[in-house]
Amino acid sequence: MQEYLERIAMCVARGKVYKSAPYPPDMKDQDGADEIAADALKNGVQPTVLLEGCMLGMDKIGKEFSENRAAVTNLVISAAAMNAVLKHIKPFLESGEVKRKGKFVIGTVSGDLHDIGKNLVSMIITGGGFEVIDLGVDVPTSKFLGALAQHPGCFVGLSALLTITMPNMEKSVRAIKEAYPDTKVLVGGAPITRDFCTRIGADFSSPNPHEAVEYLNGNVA
Ligand code: B1M
Repeated sequence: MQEYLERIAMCVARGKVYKSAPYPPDMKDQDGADEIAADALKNGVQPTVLLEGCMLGMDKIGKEFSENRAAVTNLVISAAAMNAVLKHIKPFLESGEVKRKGKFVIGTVSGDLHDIGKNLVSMIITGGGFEVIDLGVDVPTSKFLGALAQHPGCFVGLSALLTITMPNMEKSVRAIKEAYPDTKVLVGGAPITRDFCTRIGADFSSPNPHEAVEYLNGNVA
């Protein structure tokens, strides 16, 4: 059991997706996250163990990224390895057999079509054990409010990459806080600062997704 957990964590942290993947070179011809997850489930390992392995792996690469010891490309490839595991445990997640820590609704704000960072954040938060409801890009306030009505008690994340869409982020955050004052709202994206976050009434902002997971973990009901 422990062995599978450690192997999954290592594949996710190093970005070893499947056996024939050439990256990372020192793990050439070794099983990747895909094969190890399949083998683990065949041998009766609980899906939660695999999910825990993903979390440990994403935690490691997330920390390295926040300390500038890993690049965005490392995050992307780690997320690919994590997705290879999630593909195997998806049926268990959907059946409710595996408990998630909470729900996280995310979207890029109205007028903004950038989604690379948002998708990365979504993957890392999924790897952190949360169910992510991704509303996509160019999300109007009404869609955020609709998602909140559908998923009571969820966390909400808004992403913006353009200075001209920052006012739309503010409008959405204020509307969310007015309708659902207890909702924890996270904001992010290259132009978003802690100061802006506070000014618009959001709860948390961070330039890297790893800190967002830490914030969510610290605020689970
Ligand atoms: Co655009 N673009 N773009 N663009 N684009 C920028 C953002 C820009 C800085 C480029 C520049 O001029 N140097 C500039 C914005 C300037 C400004 O407003 N100050 C810009 C512009 C002007 C535009 C257009 C207006 C260009 C035009 O048409 N004239 C246009 C706008 C379209 C629109 O949105 N309405 C436009 C279009 C595009 C493309 C479609 C071509 C493409 C987007 C493709 C896509 O996303 N599917 C694109 C791209 C790729 C970029 C750059 C090159 C890269 C953005 C990116 O994906 N970065 C960007 C310049 C740059 O950053 N070098 C640029 C990688 C990504 C991993 O980082 O999104 O910051 P990022 O996410 C990070 C963190 O910010 C954080 O976590 C991630 C990982 O660290 N994070 C969160 C993000 N969201 C978070 C949420 C959280 C927490 C953390 O909690 C909820």
